[in-house]
Amino acid sequence: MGHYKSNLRDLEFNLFEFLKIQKVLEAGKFGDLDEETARGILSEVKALAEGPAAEGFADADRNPPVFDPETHSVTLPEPFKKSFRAWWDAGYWSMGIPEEIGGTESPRSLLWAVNEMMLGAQPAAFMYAAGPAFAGVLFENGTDEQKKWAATCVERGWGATMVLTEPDAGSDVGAGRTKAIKQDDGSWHIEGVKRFITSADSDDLFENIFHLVLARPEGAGPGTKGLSLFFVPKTHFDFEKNEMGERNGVFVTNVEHKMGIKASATCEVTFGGHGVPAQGWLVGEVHNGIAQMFDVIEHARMMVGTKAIATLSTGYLNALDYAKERIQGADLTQMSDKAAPRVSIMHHPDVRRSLAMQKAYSEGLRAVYLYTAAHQDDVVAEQVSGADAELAHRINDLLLPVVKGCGSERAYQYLTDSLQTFGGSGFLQDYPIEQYIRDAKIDSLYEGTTAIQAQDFFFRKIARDRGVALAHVAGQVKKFLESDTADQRLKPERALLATALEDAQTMVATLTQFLMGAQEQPTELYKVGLGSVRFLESFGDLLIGWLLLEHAEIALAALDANPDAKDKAFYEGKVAAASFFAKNVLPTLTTSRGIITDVDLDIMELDEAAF
Ligand code: ST9
Ligand code: FAD
Repeated sequence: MGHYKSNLRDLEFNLFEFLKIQKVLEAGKFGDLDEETARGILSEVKALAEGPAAEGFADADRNPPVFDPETHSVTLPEPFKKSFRAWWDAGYWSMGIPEEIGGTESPRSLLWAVNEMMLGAQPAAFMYAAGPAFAGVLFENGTDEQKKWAATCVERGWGATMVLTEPDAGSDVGAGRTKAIKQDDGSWHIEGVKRFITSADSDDLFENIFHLVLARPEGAGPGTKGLSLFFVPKTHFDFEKNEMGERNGVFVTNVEHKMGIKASATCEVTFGGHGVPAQGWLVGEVHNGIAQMFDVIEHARMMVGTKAIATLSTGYLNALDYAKERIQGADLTQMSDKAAPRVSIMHHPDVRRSLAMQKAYSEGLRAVYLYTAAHQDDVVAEQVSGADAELAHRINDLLLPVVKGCGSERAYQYLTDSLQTFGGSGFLQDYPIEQYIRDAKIDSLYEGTTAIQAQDFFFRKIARDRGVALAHVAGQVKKFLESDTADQRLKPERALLATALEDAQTMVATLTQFLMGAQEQPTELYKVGLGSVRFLESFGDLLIGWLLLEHAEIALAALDANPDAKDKAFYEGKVAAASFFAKNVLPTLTTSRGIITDVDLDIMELDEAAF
């Protein structure tokens, strides 16, 4: 048994008992894909993720990629490459990319359930396999000719990168200085140094790599709107003759030494600095780079949040197994009897408290990302929340920073609880948790830090959207609260959810007031900045509390129908997690509401020297 423990039962519960995607499958929207096939895919992926795809996980951490500055190349550890190939050869990368370039249609919720398992087992391998998904973005945004290139990228199995960051342009992508110079033949020469580029070289995994690069055409304006998107292959390719050509002038010039996710090569990439021009082609022949790049970023933010959540889930399940086996101390009720039998640590209230929190966040965050994914398909969204296509798109936009921001912050926070469950052993490399924590820390940093997610959430996804998507989601929570058929056994938890909804709504109203107030007094905006991460996390907790209670209601009905012993335990666990979360987390929203309401500018006015 490898390090990775999946939670297939909970994935199936979400897909078939809560979201009920089988109804959409039966209607034929996704061709021949039916419930049985979907379940078959999930169990195959479970076997792959827990088996061959997870091998090499610790080895690649201890023996990370090696950079050769002479050849500008990266060597990856052999066991990791084997795991990558196990995943790649299974072909799941084809799910969700356009059919025209070799993709297979499937509901996004099923796709992300599949992805969760691989992201928990071997996240770096999943990232190296981004080529087909990035080719999908090239296909959607490219000219007719570039659409054919996209098909070739998939057919020949090329790797891909997203290239935004520079030493002085991280969160502030618009500060990028990499230049694009137009050539007479219509192509462009890219000049500059990019930093922190994932998978920019990958040993012999791929015949070629295509970089999707943001650069500023000479004479273009400042900021993100002056950036354009370029297709820059590592090695030239004659798309007419289907032949590899000369090496292009884009070279990896360093690989970073990192805290975690070491198998994933994080590269400095120099364009046009080695006597060979870095030739690129403008995507879609339009100067709309940041919007096009956001098509990539949206996939990547969903990926990062799901990766974090997947890691928390396997961290929790590893901790749970340990807690059932580790014998230490006597039951608390027998603490004064020194001869009392020793018990497993699972008996100790504090261990149970910690495990319950890990379970509630793992399952609650899974529910959040799958609910989000459900809004990435019009027909599934219509069924799940009654949203039409346009609204579904806005709801997905609203929820992405929650998946990414809350997923990554809570995963890191509660993985330390998973480690704590192991006592001192958790600190050792004998167990995977310390690596999980190091590997998961990146999730709150890349693809936009949590501060950036929180600003995106409030300014763009709520204020600029005029609260439309937010009102729909809040309406769904209300509908649940007001349902005539509500299970009375969850009455106290519903009351807690009702208060949490009111708290979250007050937080939005308060932040909106600050925003309006900024028209008169610009420093009012600092109050939004001071409260935005707290608000994002509170909203995430509200969603988790709500979805867990929706799940609990289904579970109670299933329990009434006398399920078998295994299902009985599963459903009882669903009810318990929902109730625990409602009682232990939802009340904290009232405190957050108070803190946001009373926020002042003291720390903004404080002299730097006083920090
Ligand atoms: C990185 C990569 O960190 C790390 C991991 C790599 C993994 C690679 C593998 C991934 C695999 C994925 C596979 C998935 C598989 C799935 C299969 C499916 C088929 N939404 O607010 P403004 C646009 S990479 C959409 O004025 P500023 C919009 O066009 C580095 N669009 O921003 C807007 O114009 P308008 C990641 C958005 O002040 C324009 O931007 N780096 C959104 O100019 C300007 O907007 C970062 O993420 C949005 N949410 O710039 C940078 N927001 O308003 C983080 C903006 O007219 N920094 N646009 O519509 C930010 O995000 C900043 O807020 C900023 C600010 C750069 C946007
Ligand atoms: P900074 O932007 O300097 O941020 C520093 C701190 O200031 C953070 O806490 C941040 O939240 C805060 N801050 C900054 N601006 C604001 C603001 N306006 N409001 C509030 N707080 C703010 N990039 C790519 O283009 N492609 C990749 O493939 C890629 N892969 C990566 C892989 C790894 C392992 C790493 C570490 C990074 C990767 N990145 C990649 C870059 C990554 O996206 C950036 O590191 C990230 O966007 C943050 O930028 P920064 O590191 O410059 O931090």
